[in-house]
Amino acid sequence: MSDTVGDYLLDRLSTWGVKRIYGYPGDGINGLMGAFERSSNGKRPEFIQVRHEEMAAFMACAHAKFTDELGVCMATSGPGAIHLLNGLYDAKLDHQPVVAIVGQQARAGLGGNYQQEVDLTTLFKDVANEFVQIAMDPAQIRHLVDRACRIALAERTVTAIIVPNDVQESEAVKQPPHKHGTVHSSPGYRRPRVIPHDDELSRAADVLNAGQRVAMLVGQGALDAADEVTAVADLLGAGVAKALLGKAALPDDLPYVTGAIGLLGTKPSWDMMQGCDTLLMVGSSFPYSEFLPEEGQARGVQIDIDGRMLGIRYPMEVNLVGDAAETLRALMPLLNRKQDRSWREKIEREVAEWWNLIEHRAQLEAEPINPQLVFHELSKRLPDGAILTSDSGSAANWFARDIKLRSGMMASLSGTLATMGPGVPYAIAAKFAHPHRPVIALVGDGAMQMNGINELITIAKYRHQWADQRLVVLVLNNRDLNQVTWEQRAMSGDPKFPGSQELPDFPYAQYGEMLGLEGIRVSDPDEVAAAWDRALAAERPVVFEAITDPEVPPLPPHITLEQAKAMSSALLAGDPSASRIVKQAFRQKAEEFLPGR
Ligand SMILES: Cc1ncc(C[n+]2csc(CCOP(=O)(O)OP(=O)(O)O)c2C)c(N)n1
Ligand SMILES: [Mg+2]
Repeated sequence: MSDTVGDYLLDRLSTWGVKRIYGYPGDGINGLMGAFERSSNGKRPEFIQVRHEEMAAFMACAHAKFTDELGVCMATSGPGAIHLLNGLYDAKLDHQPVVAIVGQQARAGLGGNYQQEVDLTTLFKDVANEFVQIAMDPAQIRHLVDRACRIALAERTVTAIIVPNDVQESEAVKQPPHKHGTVHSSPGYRRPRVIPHDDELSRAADVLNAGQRVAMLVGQGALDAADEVTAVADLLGAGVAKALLGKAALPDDLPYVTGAIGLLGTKPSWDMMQGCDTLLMVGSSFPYSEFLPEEGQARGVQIDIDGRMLGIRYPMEVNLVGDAAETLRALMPLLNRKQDRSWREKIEREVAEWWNLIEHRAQLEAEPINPQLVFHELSKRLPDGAILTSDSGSAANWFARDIKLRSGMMASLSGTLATMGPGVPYAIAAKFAHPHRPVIALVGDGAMQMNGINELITIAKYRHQWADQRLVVLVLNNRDLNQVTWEQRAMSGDPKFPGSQELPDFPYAQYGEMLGLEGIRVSDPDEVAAAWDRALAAERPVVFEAITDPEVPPLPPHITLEQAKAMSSALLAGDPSASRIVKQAFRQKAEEFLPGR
C-alpha cells in the first residue's frame, strides 16, 4: 500500500527532528492514529496519550522549554481542538515553539453544520496568528509541515495545521507537480547569531560605564548565558535579580543574586531596584513596573532577541536586539571594571541577610505545617541535575523565594499566562525529555483537583519507560485556593469568601498508591525532612502530600500602604481566619526586625 497523507505527515515531522507527540485521539484524526500504528520501524514520532488535550499542549510547551526543540501536540476536531487552547496560549505567551495538529470533518461535509464541525481556522487565528492553515489538498502537506515548524521555531510561537479526516487518508503527495500554483519547500531551521551593531554596543557600554549602582534583571532569554551574565555582573559590580522564567539562568547560591522580583520576589531585589542608578535588563519581559526603578531614576539598557519586546517596561536609553550570550560577550571588552565595589558589597550583605530571614521564616510554627518548611527542606536536598516545575498558586511564591537552584538544574512554570494546571504535565514532559534526571513538581491542591490528579494516571501509565523513575509531585494540601484568597484580602480588601475559596479534601497520597505510585503524607513538621529523604530516594514516582497551613501569608517583599489598608479592611470585615492571620503575619514580619537579622 502506498503511503497516506497521515504517514507522510508523521514522516515529515520526523525529518524536523520531532520524536514525540503529545495528544488524544478522536475520529477526526483516525487517519493520523493509523499512521502512528503503522510506524513499526520506530522512525516516526512516538504518540504519548494524555488524559486531556490541554495537558498535551502543556507538555508540548514544556518539551520546548526543557529541550530548546519544537514541541508538538495533536487533537481531534471540534472538542479536542478546543481543549488544546489554554495550553497553546501558555506556549504562545511564554514564547515557546509549539505546533498543534488537529483534525477536521471531511472536506465534503464542511459548511454543512456537520457533527463536531467548528470553524477551527477562526478558533486558532489568535493563538496561532503567525500560521494556521487547513490542508485541502494532499499536495499541501509538505509545505504546511515545513512552514508550521519553521515559523514556530523562527518566531518562537504557536502554529497550527488543520487536516480534514479524508485528507489524512488520501494518498500522500510527497512532491507536488512542477507547475504553476504549487509550492516547493524544504525542512530545517537553525537559529541565527544575532548581535547588535558596534555603535549601539558602544552606546550601551557608555551608559553602563557611567553608572555607579548597576542593577541587572535577567529572564528566560538569559537561560543559556550564565557565564556571560556572571562576567558582566562582575565587571559592573552589579547584583542580579531574576524574573520567574529566568530562575535557572543563574544559580541562587551566588552571593550577588538577589533572586526573584515582583510580588513573589525578594527584599534584596526590591531594594536593589529602588537604589540603582542604572538598569541592565537581559531577556526578560517582567511586567510589573512598580518593582522596577521609577522613570528617570535610572538609565536603562535592554537586550532582547525579539525587537518587539524592547523598551516597553522601562524607558530604556539603549535597546539592543540580540542573543543574550552573544551580546553580553560583545559588550564585555567595552566595559570598565568598577573599582568601587561598595554597591555590590551592600547587595551581597542584603542577600545573605535575606537567606537568613528565609531560613527563619521556614522554621516558624504553623498549623500544622508551614509551607515554607516543605520548600526549605526540599531546597537543601535538591539532587544534582534536578528539573523543577511549579504550578500557579502559593507554590509559585515558595518556589520563587525558598528554592535555591544550583548550576545544572532547570525550572519552569507558566510565566506569562500564569495559568493553573501546568505543574504535573510539565513534569511529565520533563521526564520524557530527560528520563535520567530527577523531576519535582510543586503543585497546589486546587491545581491537583483541576487536572493534576488525572495526569497522575499518565505518570502511572508511562513510568516504566523512564530509566530513572524519580519524579515527585508535591501537593500542598491547604484545602484552599490560597493564592487568590490572599489576593482577595491584600488587593481587594475583601475577606476570604469561603464559598469560592475553600476546597474539599482529597487523599492525594492514597490515590497515588492506588495507581501504583509511592504515596507519602506528612502532617507533622518534624516529619518533613525525613519524608523528603524518602521521596527523593524512591524508585517509583511519588505523590508527596503535605498538609499545610493556609494562613501563612505569602508576604510581598515590600507591603505597600494600600495593601496594608486593604488587608486591615478585609480583616475588619469579618474574615473567618482573622485572628490566626494576624498571628501568622506578625510572626513572619517580626522575623525581619529581630536582632541578628
Ligand atoms: C486556569 C486558572 N484558573 C484560575 C486562576 C486563578 N488562580 C491563580 S492561583 C489560584 C489558586 C490556586 O490554588 P491551589 O492550586 O490550591 O494553590 P494554593 O494557592 O492554595 O497553594 C487561582 C484560583 C488561574 N491562574 N488559572
Ligand atoms: Mg490550595
